[in-house]
Amino acid sequence: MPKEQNKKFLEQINNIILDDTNKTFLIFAHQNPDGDALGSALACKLLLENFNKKVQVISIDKTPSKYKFLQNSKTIENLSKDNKISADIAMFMECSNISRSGFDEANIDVKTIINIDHHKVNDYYGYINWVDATYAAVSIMIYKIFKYMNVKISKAAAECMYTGILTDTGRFQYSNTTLDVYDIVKELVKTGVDVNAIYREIYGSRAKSYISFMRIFFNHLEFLKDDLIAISYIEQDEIDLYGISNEDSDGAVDFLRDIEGVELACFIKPKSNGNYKLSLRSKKCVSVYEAAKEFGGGGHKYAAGFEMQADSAKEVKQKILKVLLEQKLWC
Ligand SMILES: [Mn+2]
Repeated sequence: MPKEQNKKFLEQINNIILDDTNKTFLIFAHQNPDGDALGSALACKLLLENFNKKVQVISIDKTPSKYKFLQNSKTIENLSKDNKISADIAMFMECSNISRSGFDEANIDVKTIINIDHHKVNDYYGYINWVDATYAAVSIMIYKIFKYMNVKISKAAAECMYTGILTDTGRFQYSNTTLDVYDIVKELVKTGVDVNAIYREIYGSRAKSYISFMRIFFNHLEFLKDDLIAISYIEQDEIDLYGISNEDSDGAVDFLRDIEGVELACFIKPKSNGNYKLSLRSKKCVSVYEAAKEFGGGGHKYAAGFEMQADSAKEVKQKILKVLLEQKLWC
């Protein structure tokens, strides 16, 4: 996206924040929030508080324990779907549509919606729709607002944005890790961010239930098409038996992608709504986005996902394999 267009969005967001009649803000993360959704929401809260706004960060799901080190994570309000929420402004962090936040549009009473996302597929449901897939993380977009509005970045805000960038770039390893990312991270770390402590919080504190998950994950792991495809899954009864959390299976599909020679990775797990969630990853040649789109999902070229109805994860696996085995896996 051309830089001038980003300037237009920054100008509009700036004006809304500086408008004294906008006193109360809601910030929504998406369901099953990750480091970027939480980091961007909490950094945005700190930004708005500089302008004496009353800010509520709202999440339908509990904060995963690995992100509880973020100083203001305790202020996140876990509300249920039926809660009626009102404020002057609502901001949505990487939600492709309002229901991605887990909340019902009918229950949210605001004057204006600001939609900030870095995923390709987005319903443009806001008054401002700053959607730009060239950004590695929504946390970078929040950083841009800090810079545009000339707000000093505190260590607490820097930790939030650093967390979003760290996790969404796969610890600075994905192809979205541009020079610009390093420039921003340098500025954030300069505020005193303890990168080793954050690393230990996010990646260095595995739960026992995670180990139970990995046992099952390896048990179900299968390689196909000359080992170019790796696929695994978990069933609901296994989750119940070992007390496996959503958090435990986060990153499972990335683990499959990272196996030598694997070009296409797929992981399947049950969701609380009774559907199955399929996560797809690829390395160089395949666009998993195209496959996910066919099933009504979304994402990026190398990372995408969608939901499917079935009686078991095993059944989903058989269905998706028919599609995956048709893919051209080399280039
Ligand atoms: Mn993100």
